[in-house]
Amino acid sequence: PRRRAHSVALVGAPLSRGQKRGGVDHGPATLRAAGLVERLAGLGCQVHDFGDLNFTQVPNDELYNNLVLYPRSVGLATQMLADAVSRAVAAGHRCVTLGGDHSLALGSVSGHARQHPHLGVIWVDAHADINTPLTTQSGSLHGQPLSFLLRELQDKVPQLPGFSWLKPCLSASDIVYIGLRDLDPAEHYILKNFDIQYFSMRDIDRLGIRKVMERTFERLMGRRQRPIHLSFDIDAFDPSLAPATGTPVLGGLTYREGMYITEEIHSTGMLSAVDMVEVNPLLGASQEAVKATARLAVDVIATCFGQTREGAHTTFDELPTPS
Ligand code: 6HN
Ligand code: MN
Ligand code: MN
Ligand code: MN
Repeated sequence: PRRRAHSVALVGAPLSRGQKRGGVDHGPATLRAAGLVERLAGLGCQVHDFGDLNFTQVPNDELYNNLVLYPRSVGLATQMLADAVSRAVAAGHRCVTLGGDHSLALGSVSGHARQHPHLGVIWVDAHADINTPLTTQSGSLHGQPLSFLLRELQDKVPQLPGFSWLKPCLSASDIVYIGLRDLDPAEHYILKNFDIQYFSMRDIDRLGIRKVMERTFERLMGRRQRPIHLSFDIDAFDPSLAPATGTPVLGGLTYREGMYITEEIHSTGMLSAVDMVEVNPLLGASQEAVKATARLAVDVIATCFGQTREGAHTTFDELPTPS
Protein backbone atom coordinates (compact mmCIF):
# COMPACT_ATOMS: atom_id res chain seq x y z
CA PRO A 1 0.00 0.00 0.00
CA ARG A 2 1.21 3.43 -0.93
CA ARG A 3 2.03 5.62 2.03
CA ARG A 4 1.38 9.31 1.83
CA ALA A 5 4.53 11.09 0.70
CA HIS A 6 6.16 13.50 3.10
CA SER A 7 6.38 17.08 2.00
CA VAL A 8 9.86 18.18 3.02
CA ALA A 9 11.17 21.76 3.03
CA LEU A 10 14.94 22.31 2.93
CA VAL A 11 16.31 25.52 4.43
CA GLY A 12 20.04 26.15 4.09
CA ALA A 13 21.50 27.97 7.10
CA PRO A 14 25.18 28.71 6.32
CA LEU A 15 25.93 29.97 9.80
CA SER A 16 29.49 29.81 11.11
CA ARG A 17 29.78 32.65 13.62
CA GLY A 18 28.63 30.42 16.46
CA GLN A 19 32.11 28.89 16.58
CA LYS A 20 35.67 29.65 15.54
CA ARG A 21 36.51 27.39 12.61
CA GLY A 22 35.98 28.35 8.98
CA GLY A 23 34.14 26.09 6.56
CA VAL A 24 31.00 25.03 8.40
CA ASP A 25 29.14 27.68 6.37
CA HIS A 26 29.72 25.36 3.38
CA GLY A 27 27.72 22.63 5.13
CA PRO A 28 24.48 23.17 3.16
CA ALA A 29 26.30 23.01 -0.19
CA THR A 30 28.18 19.89 0.94
CA LEU A 31 24.96 18.12 1.95
CA ARG A 32 23.29 19.00 -1.34
CA ALA A 33 26.35 17.85 -3.31
CA ALA A 34 26.10 14.50 -1.49
CA GLY A 35 22.74 13.97 -3.18
CA LEU A 36 20.31 14.95 -0.43
CA VAL A 37 17.53 16.19 -2.70
CA GLU A 38 17.69 13.14 -4.99
CA ARG A 39 17.69 10.76 -2.02
CA LEU A 40 14.58 12.33 -0.50
CA ALA A 41 12.83 12.43 -3.87
CA GLY A 42 13.72 8.76 -4.34
CA LEU A 43 11.86 7.99 -1.12
CA GLY A 44 8.75 9.56 -2.56
CA CYS A 45 9.08 12.84 -0.65
CA GLN A 46 7.95 16.06 -2.24
CA VAL A 47 11.04 18.22 -1.78
CA HIS A 48 10.75 21.99 -1.58
CA ASP A 49 14.26 23.42 -1.55
CA PHE A 50 14.08 26.99 -0.27
CA GLY A 51 17.80 27.54 -0.97
CA ASP A 52 20.21 29.15 1.47
CA LEU A 53 19.38 32.07 3.72
CA ASN A 54 21.59 35.06 3.11
CA PHE A 55 23.29 35.77 6.42
CA THR A 56 25.37 38.91 6.73
CA GLN A 57 27.90 39.70 9.36
CA VAL A 58 26.77 42.62 11.48
CA PRO A 59 29.49 45.33 11.48
CA ASN A 60 31.24 46.14 14.77
CA ASP A 61 29.99 42.93 16.31
CA GLU A 62 32.11 43.20 19.45
CA LEU A 63 32.53 40.46 22.02
CA TYR A 64 29.88 40.33 24.71
CA ASN A 65 31.43 40.44 28.17
CA ASN A 66 34.93 40.25 26.64
CA LEU A 67 34.24 36.63 25.70
CA VAL A 68 31.12 35.68 23.72
CA LEU A 69 31.76 35.82 19.96
CA TYR A 70 29.57 37.52 17.32
CA PRO A 71 26.34 37.87 19.34
CA ARG A 72 24.72 40.32 16.88
CA SER A 73 25.54 38.26 13.79
CA VAL A 74 24.28 35.03 15.35
CA GLY A 75 21.22 36.84 16.77
CA LEU A 76 20.24 38.29 13.39
CA ALA A 77 20.88 35.08 11.42
CA THR A 78 18.88 32.93 13.82
CA GLN A 79 16.05 35.47 13.78
CA MET A 80 15.91 35.07 9.98
CA LEU A 81 16.02 31.30 10.32
CA ALA A 82 13.20 31.29 12.88
CA ASP A 83 10.97 33.13 10.39
CA ALA A 84 11.87 30.72 7.57
CA VAL A 85 11.25 27.58 9.64
CA SER A 86 8.00 28.95 11.02
CA ARG A 87 6.77 29.69 7.49
CA ALA A 88 7.77 26.25 6.18
CA VAL A 89 6.02 24.44 9.04
CA ALA A 90 2.93 26.66 8.69
CA ALA A 91 2.80 25.71 4.99
CA GLY A 92 2.50 22.06 6.01
CA HIS A 93 6.06 20.90 5.35
CA ARG A 94 8.41 18.92 7.54
CA CYS A 95 11.30 21.36 7.77
CA VAL A 96 14.95 20.31 7.45
CA THR A 97 17.50 22.98 8.37
CA LEU A 98 20.93 22.40 6.84
CA GLY A 99 23.75 23.86 8.94
CA GLY A 100 25.86 25.53 9.65
CA ASP A 101 26.91 25.42 13.28
CA HIS A 102 24.64 24.38 16.13
CA SER A 103 23.85 27.91 17.31
CA LEU A 104 21.31 27.82 14.47
CA ALA A 105 19.01 25.78 16.74
CA LEU A 106 18.18 29.10 18.44
CA GLY A 107 16.30 29.92 15.24
CA SER A 108 15.03 26.54 14.08
CA VAL A 109 13.58 25.52 17.45
CA SER A 110 12.07 28.98 18.04
CA GLY A 111 10.48 29.07 14.59
CA HIS A 112 9.17 25.53 14.92
CA ALA A 113 7.72 26.29 18.36
CA ARG A 114 5.83 29.27 16.96
CA GLN A 115 3.70 26.76 15.04
CA HIS A 116 3.86 23.88 17.54
CA PRO A 117 4.28 25.27 21.08
CA HIS A 118 4.17 21.76 22.58
CA LEU A 119 6.96 20.23 20.56
CA GLY A 120 9.53 17.91 22.11
CA VAL A 121 13.25 18.07 21.27
CA ILE A 122 15.59 15.13 20.72
CA TRP A 123 19.15 16.49 20.79
CA VAL A 124 21.67 14.02 19.38
CA ASP A 125 25.17 15.33 20.12
CA ALA A 126 28.49 14.59 21.83
CA HIS A 127 27.91 17.90 23.65
CA ALA A 128 25.05 19.37 25.69
CA ASP A 129 25.21 22.88 24.13
CA ILE A 130 23.66 24.36 27.27
CA ASN A 131 26.35 26.68 28.61
CA THR A 132 25.13 30.16 29.47
CA PRO A 133 27.03 33.26 28.29
CA LEU A 134 28.34 33.39 31.88
CA THR A 135 29.55 29.77 32.06
CA THR A 136 31.01 29.31 28.56
CA GLN A 137 34.73 28.66 28.47
CA SER A 138 35.08 28.89 24.69
CA GLY A 139 32.90 31.96 24.08
CA SER A 140 31.29 30.12 21.15
CA LEU A 141 27.51 30.35 20.88
CA HIS A 142 27.18 26.86 19.36
CA GLY A 143 27.89 25.57 22.86
CA GLN A 144 25.01 27.63 24.33
CA PRO A 145 21.74 27.52 22.35
CA LEU A 146 19.72 25.46 24.84
CA SER A 147 20.38 27.87 27.70
CA PHE A 148 18.51 30.58 25.77
CA LEU A 149 15.66 28.24 24.81
CA LEU A 150 14.97 26.84 28.29
CA ARG A 151 12.42 28.68 30.44
CA GLU A 152 13.91 27.42 33.69
CA LEU A 153 17.27 29.07 32.95
CA GLN A 154 16.07 32.55 32.09
CA ASP A 155 17.13 34.22 35.32
CA LYS A 156 20.66 32.92 34.66
CA VAL A 157 20.95 34.13 31.06
CA PRO A 158 21.86 37.77 30.34
CA GLN A 159 20.31 39.70 27.44
CA LEU A 160 22.77 39.61 24.52
CA PRO A 161 22.84 42.25 21.80
CA GLY A 162 20.92 40.85 18.82
CA PHE A 163 18.86 38.48 20.94
CA SER A 164 15.90 40.68 21.91
CA TRP A 165 13.61 38.77 19.48
CA LEU A 166 14.24 35.48 21.26
CA LYS A 167 11.74 34.08 23.79
CA PRO A 168 12.42 30.81 25.62
CA CYS A 169 10.03 28.16 24.31
CA LEU A 170 11.11 24.90 26.01
CA SER A 171 10.81 23.40 29.48
CA ALA A 172 13.41 21.06 30.94
CA SER A 173 10.99 18.15 30.52
CA ASP A 174 10.69 18.80 26.77
CA ILE A 175 14.28 17.75 25.94
CA VAL A 176 16.03 14.41 25.68
CA TYR A 177 19.73 14.17 24.83
CA ILE A 178 21.35 11.16 23.16
CA GLY A 179 25.08 10.57 22.66
CA LEU A 180 26.62 12.89 25.25
CA ARG A 181 30.26 12.37 26.19
CA ASP A 182 31.85 15.79 26.63
CA LEU A 183 30.17 18.09 29.15
CA ASP A 184 31.54 21.20 30.81
CA PRO A 185 31.11 21.31 34.62
CA ALA A 186 28.34 23.93 34.46
CA GLU A 187 26.50 21.88 31.85
CA HIS A 188 26.58 18.79 34.05
CA TYR A 189 25.29 20.92 36.92
CA ILE A 190 22.39 22.20 34.76
CA LEU A 191 21.40 18.73 33.53
CA LYS A 192 21.35 17.34 37.08
CA ASN A 193 19.75 20.36 38.74
CA PHE A 194 16.93 20.81 36.28
CA ASP A 195 16.32 17.09 35.87
CA ILE A 196 16.96 17.06 32.15
CA GLN A 197 16.81 13.59 30.63
CA TYR A 198 19.97 12.45 28.91
CA PHE A 199 21.44 9.23 27.55
CA SER A 200 25.21 9.48 27.47
CA MET A 201 27.40 7.09 25.48
CA ARG A 202 27.84 5.24 28.74
CA ASP A 203 24.07 4.86 29.03
CA ILE A 204 23.93 3.54 25.48
CA ASP A 205 26.64 1.01 26.40
CA ARG A 206 24.64 -0.08 29.44
CA LEU A 207 21.09 -0.08 28.10
CA GLY A 208 21.51 -0.59 24.39
CA ILE A 209 20.07 1.81 21.85
CA ARG A 210 16.67 0.06 21.81
CA LYS A 211 15.93 0.83 25.48
CA VAL A 212 17.32 4.32 25.05
CA MET A 213 14.79 5.05 22.32
CA GLU A 214 11.93 3.45 24.28
CA ARG A 215 12.73 5.66 27.27
CA THR A 216 13.14 8.71 25.05
CA PHE A 217 9.61 8.35 23.67
CA GLU A 218 8.23 7.44 27.08
CA ARG A 219 9.62 10.71 28.43
CA LEU A 220 8.52 12.90 25.54
CA MET A 221 5.29 11.22 24.49
CA GLY A 222 4.27 9.02 27.42
CA ARG A 223 1.19 11.09 28.09
CA ARG A 224 0.34 12.34 24.63
CA GLN A 225 1.71 12.51 21.12
CA ARG A 226 3.50 15.72 20.19
CA PRO A 227 5.53 17.05 17.27
CA ILE A 228 9.22 16.18 17.45
CA HIS A 229 12.15 18.45 16.67
CA LEU A 230 15.31 16.42 16.02
CA SER A 231 18.49 18.45 16.37
CA PHE A 232 21.28 16.24 15.05
CA ASP A 233 24.91 17.27 15.51
CA ILE A 234 27.06 15.10 13.23
CA ASP A 235 29.72 14.97 15.99
CA ALA A 236 27.42 12.58 17.86
CA PHE A 237 28.91 9.92 15.59
CA ASP A 238 32.32 8.50 16.25
CA PRO A 239 35.04 10.59 14.57
CA SER A 240 36.05 7.53 12.55
CA LEU A 241 32.67 7.87 10.77
CA ALA A 242 32.27 11.65 10.86
CA PRO A 243 35.76 13.21 10.78
CA ALA A 244 34.77 16.44 8.99
CA THR A 245 33.46 18.36 12.00
CA GLY A 246 34.76 21.06 14.32
CA THR A 247 34.65 19.45 17.77
CA PRO A 248 35.11 15.68 17.35
CA VAL A 249 35.12 13.49 20.48
CA LEU A 250 36.24 9.86 20.62
CA GLY A 251 33.78 7.10 21.47
CA GLY A 252 30.69 8.20 19.57
CA LEU A 253 27.68 6.54 17.99
CA THR A 254 28.12 3.67 15.57
CA TYR A 255 26.50 3.82 12.16
CA ARG A 256 23.92 1.28 13.29
CA GLU A 257 23.03 3.22 16.44
CA GLY A 258 22.60 6.38 14.39
CA MET A 259 20.31 4.69 11.89
CA TYR A 260 18.31 3.02 14.66
CA ILE A 261 17.70 6.39 16.34
CA THR A 262 16.33 7.95 13.19
CA GLU A 263 14.37 4.83 12.12
CA GLU A 264 12.58 4.88 15.46
CA ILE A 265 11.91 8.61 15.24
CA HIS A 266 10.46 8.19 11.76
CA SER A 267 8.26 5.36 13.02
CA THR A 268 6.53 7.63 15.52
CA GLY A 269 5.04 9.57 12.63
CA MET A 270 5.54 12.73 14.70
CA LEU A 271 8.80 14.10 13.26
CA SER A 272 8.15 17.68 12.29
CA ALA A 273 11.56 19.38 11.96
CA VAL A 274 15.20 18.33 11.72
CA ASP A 275 18.50 20.19 12.08
CA MET A 276 21.61 18.65 10.53
CA VAL A 277 24.57 20.61 11.83
CA GLU A 278 28.36 20.90 12.13
CA VAL A 279 29.38 19.21 8.86
CA ASN A 280 32.54 21.14 7.94
CA PRO A 281 34.05 20.26 4.55
CA LEU A 282 37.30 22.11 5.33
CA LEU A 283 38.12 19.79 8.24
CA GLY A 284 38.37 16.25 6.87
CA ALA A 285 41.87 14.82 6.41
CA SER A 286 40.99 14.13 2.77
CA GLN A 287 38.23 14.65 0.22
CA GLU A 288 37.17 11.07 0.95
CA ALA A 289 36.78 11.87 4.65
CA VAL A 290 34.60 14.85 3.82
CA LYS A 291 32.47 12.81 1.45
CA ALA A 292 32.00 10.03 4.00
CA THR A 293 30.85 12.57 6.59
CA ALA A 294 28.40 14.16 4.16
CA ARG A 295 27.04 10.76 3.03
CA LEU A 296 26.48 9.84 6.66
CA ALA A 297 24.54 13.07 7.25
CA VAL A 298 22.41 12.38 4.18
CA ASP A 299 21.73 8.84 5.48
CA VAL A 300 20.52 10.32 8.77
CA ILE A 301 18.14 12.69 7.00
CA ALA A 302 16.90 10.04 4.54
CA THR A 303 16.20 7.67 7.43
CA CYS A 304 14.19 10.40 9.15
CA PHE A 305 11.90 10.37 6.13
CA GLY A 306 11.44 6.68 5.64
CA GLN A 307 14.61 5.05 4.37
CA THR A 308 14.96 1.68 6.08
CA ARG A 309 17.60 -1.01 6.11
CA GLU A 310 15.00 -3.54 5.02
CA GLY A 311 14.37 -1.80 1.74
CA ALA A 312 12.72 1.49 1.12
CA HIS A 313 9.43 2.81 2.31
CA THR A 314 9.15 3.82 -1.34
CA THR A 315 6.44 2.72 -3.59
CA PHE A 316 6.64 -0.55 -5.33
CA ASP A 317 3.25 -1.64 -6.45
CA GLU A 318 3.61 -4.71 -8.58
CA LEU A 319 6.15 -7.25 -9.77
CA PRO A 320 6.70 -7.40 -13.53
CA THR A 321 5.07 -10.40 -15.18
CA PRO A 322 6.86 -12.30 -18.01
CA SER A 323 4.89 -11.90 -21.22
N1 6HN B 1 28.72 21.80 19.35
N2 6HN B 1 31.10 22.66 25.47
C1 6HN B 1 31.97 23.24 24.48
C2 6HN B 1 31.72 24.74 24.40
O1 6HN B 1 32.41 25.40 23.63
O2 6HN B 1 30.84 25.25 25.08
C3 6HN B 1 31.80 22.55 23.12
C4 6HN B 1 30.57 22.93 22.38
C5 6HN B 1 30.38 22.17 21.10
C6 6HN B 1 29.15 22.65 20.39
O3 6HN B 1 29.40 20.82 19.00
O4 6HN B 1 27.63 22.08 18.74
MN1 MN C 1 26.03 20.59 19.05
MN1 MN D 1 28.60 18.68 19.32
MN1 MN E 1 6.98 7.90 6.40
